[in-house]
Amino acid sequence: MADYREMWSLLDMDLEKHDELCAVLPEFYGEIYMDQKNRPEGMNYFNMVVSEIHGLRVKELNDGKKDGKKVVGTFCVFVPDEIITAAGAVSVGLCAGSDFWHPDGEKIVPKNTCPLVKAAVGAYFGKTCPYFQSCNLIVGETTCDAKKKAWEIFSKEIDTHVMELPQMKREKNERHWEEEVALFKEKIEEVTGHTITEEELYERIKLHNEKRSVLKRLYDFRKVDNPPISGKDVLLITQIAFYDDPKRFIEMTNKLCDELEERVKENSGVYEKDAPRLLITGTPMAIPNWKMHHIIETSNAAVVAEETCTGTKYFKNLVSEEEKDMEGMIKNLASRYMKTNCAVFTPNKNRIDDIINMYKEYKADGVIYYSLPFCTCYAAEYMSVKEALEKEGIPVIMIETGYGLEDAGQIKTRLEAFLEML
Ligand code: BJ8
Repeated sequence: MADYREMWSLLDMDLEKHDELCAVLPEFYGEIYMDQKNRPEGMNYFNMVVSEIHGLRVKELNDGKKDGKKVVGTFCVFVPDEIITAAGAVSVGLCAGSDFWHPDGEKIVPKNTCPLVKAAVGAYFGKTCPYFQSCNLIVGETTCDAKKKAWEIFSKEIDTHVMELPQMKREKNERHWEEEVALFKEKIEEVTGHTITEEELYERIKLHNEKRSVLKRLYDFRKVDNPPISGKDVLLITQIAFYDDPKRFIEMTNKLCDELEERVKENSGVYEKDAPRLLITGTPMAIPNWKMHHIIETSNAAVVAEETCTGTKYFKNLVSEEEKDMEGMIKNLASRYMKTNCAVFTPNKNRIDDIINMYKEYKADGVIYYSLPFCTCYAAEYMSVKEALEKEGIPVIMIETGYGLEDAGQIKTRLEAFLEML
């Protein structure tokens, strides 16, 4: 990797602490990713992105800032990227997936806060993440309690906009969300100093739909009997989608998909024959949280899909391209995003339908209900999901685990017992 110390220092980062992070990541990634058998060539681009994770892309963001481009950090798939990019700003997903950031996070939020929020707070206040340090604005949402309180903490240090996400999906809640999307557009225009035109927004709606479509193309390859790509690799690609340049991401993912198409024709897969196929549902897995996938795929099983925000929730449903006027487009954006079935909603029956449909579509043999500790909404929703899956005769197991590897052996044992039952 090139030397980015000057850039990091200009970003006011804690260089010494950041060096510790940079020292462990390559080995960690190498162990988890580089030993996989028969990996597609197209993964080389994504390997490069990871090796440059705090370098090249951060440099691009900061070069853009010199030309007046703003950087907007987000934490939830409810925040419409289309509006950010239509104003000429760059959107970066800031959820953090390593316990490296927990000690700094625990200085500010209670120890028993969900690992994702604790890591994000630690990454920002410990000054060890160049993405946080590059942001002009961060955007929060009223989803879970941990996040809501985190925005108050962030807002003391950085311009923070909070979108008020309703907790139900009635007609009046839909209208309210439309207003929130319109307010968000105003905020982005204020921060960028740019009034978004109808043409700009329409172009970006098409671009982000294209990004969703390429991800759908990628995930569809996992439905075949002998998947040509591992779940671990697809998870990585989806995590990268949150901060890579959208046009380049579309191009490189399409290129990989062309290769996967050939592999399917040649029946060239990555798993052992008859490896049990698992669907994961639950809380998001922010980069570099690859723990669950790694445990599963080193236990001779395959992860064939994720009903999570770092899975299908990120790209499911396109924004309608029918309307080209501002009001119509805002309505269409709001309506697409409101279709996301997050556990913060009540009731949330559509999520259960999604899980059952995906189980069938991806020809899964069992479901892993994954939850980060202290995530009450996802943990509590397990009861209704379990009941519904059992009615359908779908085997399910809940695994609640954080970012640390101390419980990996125990999880493997439980998983192996589950796999034997399938
Ligand atoms: S749409 S899942 S990205 S809110 S894991 S911080 S819920 S305590 S991340 Fe999420 Fe948006 Fe919903 Fe998706 Fe809270 Fe739970 Fe932590 Fe979570």
